[in-house]
Amino acid sequence: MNAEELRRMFQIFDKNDDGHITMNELNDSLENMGIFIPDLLGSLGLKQGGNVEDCRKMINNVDVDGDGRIDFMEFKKMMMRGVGFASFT
Ligand SMILES: [Ca+2]
Ligand SMILES: [Ca+2]
Repeated sequence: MNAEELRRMFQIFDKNDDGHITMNELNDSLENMGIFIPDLLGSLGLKQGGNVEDCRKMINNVDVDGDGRIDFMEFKKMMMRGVGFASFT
């Protein structure tokens, strides 16, 4: 996955386009994605439909600056870990 693809993916998650993915945005996006690519959620350690607690854990895992949201750098890190993303492009 190249930088442009990452950016595009980030924009899918960042619904209000403010440069941060919040827990609610993550939760919504994962729900939508689970419909099309259920394997993706498994690769990130989530169940289909996810839940708020899962999203919180996911954010905590990559939230370097501890503001409870995911910025682009943190998102990149998360994607590097999510092996299933290869099949998404
Ligand atoms: Ca946002
Ligand atoms: Ca952060």
